[in-house]
Amino acid sequence: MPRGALIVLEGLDRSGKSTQVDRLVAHLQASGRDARVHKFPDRTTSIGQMINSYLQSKSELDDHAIHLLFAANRWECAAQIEKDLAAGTTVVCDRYAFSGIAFTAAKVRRDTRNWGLAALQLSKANDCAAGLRVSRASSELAVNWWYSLARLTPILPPLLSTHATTDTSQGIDFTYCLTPDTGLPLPDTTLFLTLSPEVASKRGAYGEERYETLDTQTRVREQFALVGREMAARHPGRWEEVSAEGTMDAVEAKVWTRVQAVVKRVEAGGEGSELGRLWV
Ligand code: 2DT
Ligand code: MG
Repeated sequence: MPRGALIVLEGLDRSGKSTQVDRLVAHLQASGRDARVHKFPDRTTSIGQMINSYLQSKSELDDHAIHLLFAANRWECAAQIEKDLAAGTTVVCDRYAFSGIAFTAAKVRRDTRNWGLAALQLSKANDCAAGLRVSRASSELAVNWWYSLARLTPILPPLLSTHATTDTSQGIDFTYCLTPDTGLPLPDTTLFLTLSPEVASKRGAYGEERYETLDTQTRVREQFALVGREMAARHPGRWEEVSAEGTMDAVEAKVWTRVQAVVKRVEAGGEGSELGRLWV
């Protein structure tokens, strides 16, 4: 019996992924195939509950820690996915390791260098103020000016931090982001549903969860482009962009056409049809 195919749908929030996953499974079943959905994150496991609480801002976690939990959440499902594939079931994943990379790599950190510089300048100002108070060598005007600046000191850091958040340096290295998923079952194809973040945001208000802002989605979109490039280099032919701008029916037709071709290729067996390993 041929193995089942591993199909992944990826995309930004509001790209219509979950709808398309449901419609794809309906097509697969109507064509006489067994199909099963895995939604990531899988919030039903104990790791998934930690992720859920983080996404709902009920808990805070270090960026590395949550990244590894998302990967662990895939690893705890990997054996079941492989079992299903071996039994001939087509497995459709709603997000996979690629969301893991894109969402973490899109995180920004506050620019600590600016903070350091600001702190240095402020401490110098304080020193001067103290020095002037003691020596009374300068004019009253200069003394007053330094005193005013020194008294502003406590409110300056929050003001500076507003500027610091616009820094676009990456919080976590891209290679670090993809490493924990190395060795997971390699999808036979990943369809990346493309939709501009602006159009996505007009499809209805974003929910309450972390990451559901236009700013974050725009940065995630940029990282997904890098993921696509990485896939082209490491696993050519397994990453396809599908425009999600049209109607649900139009997108559904495009997705089904592509998936059918892949499923048939896997079912035919032959060279290159065995299950691969991600990034290996
Ligand atoms: P949903 O909106 O699809 O429930 O996703 N995410 C997801 C990550 O940051 N890393 C991951 O590995 C995965 C699978 C994307 C919830 C959010 O979790 C993000 C959106
Ligand atoms: Mg969401």
